[in-house]
Amino acid sequence: MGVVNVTPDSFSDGGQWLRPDDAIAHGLALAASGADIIDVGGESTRPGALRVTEEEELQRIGPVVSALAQAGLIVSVDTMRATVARQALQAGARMVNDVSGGLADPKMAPLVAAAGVPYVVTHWRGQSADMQAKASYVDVVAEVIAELADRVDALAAAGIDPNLMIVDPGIGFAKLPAHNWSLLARLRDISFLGHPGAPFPVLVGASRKRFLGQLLASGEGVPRPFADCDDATVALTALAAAAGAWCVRVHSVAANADAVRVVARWKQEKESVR
Ligand code: PMM
Repeated sequence: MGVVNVTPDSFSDGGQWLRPDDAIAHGLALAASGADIIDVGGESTRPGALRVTEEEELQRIGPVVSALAQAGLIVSVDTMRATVARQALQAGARMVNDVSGGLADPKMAPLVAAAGVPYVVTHWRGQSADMQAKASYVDVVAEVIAELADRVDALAAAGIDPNLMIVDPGIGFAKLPAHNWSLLARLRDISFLGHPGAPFPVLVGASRKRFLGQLLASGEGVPRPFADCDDATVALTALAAAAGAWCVRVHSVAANADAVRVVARWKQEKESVR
């Protein structure tokens, strides 16, 4: 999944794709680099970000979703608002990526249920402005699994087919770096959400996030800039794919797509010698 943030203030690429023509060209380029899905968002969710109005969000993403869908790409809309999701689906989007897991807008679950499209359910504890104050866990993996399982149950009760749900541990959403690493190391457990049945597909959104810059900080403790965290993102992509992740959401696609292909071949070999 390649990211097109049509925002002035996203974490690593804010302002780069704010003009519709630039965003559309970027989406097409990401698809040409190997992205199977293009995720278009018009509201930054970086820690501390303030919300944009619904009108602004719609204005940002409308032409981009339409153009990319018309070009034949599978477009996902990254939004917490049911109205925005509805208009994006009408414009040709085929999937809803809601970082609030349906908590931000009570109208989201009925909309997605009626639309019958794949829905990304992300672990989330509150809006970006103060989410890091909620990064408090005794056992982060157990708590994220329990909270995600609750969301999945509530969303299923609201009519969304569980077979269309994709779960996401919400890397960086009310999480400190140590929390992110614990979750990434337990992706397989997260896919089962504590049930013995079939696993859910898992999406991982770790690309260029702050915890990578902190891991790769200089000797003086200066975090590595976002744009220089793409190699670390590729390493995480390979590990996530090897752990069975269904999708990785990344800003720079080509090397991540290569990593996914390497892991697929690696897994094929492992299967054949069993
Ligand atoms: N992260 C961001 C935005 N959307 N969607 C999902 N499903 N998972 C994520 O982790 C996620 C997301 C924020 O990242 P960005 O501002 O760097 O794009």
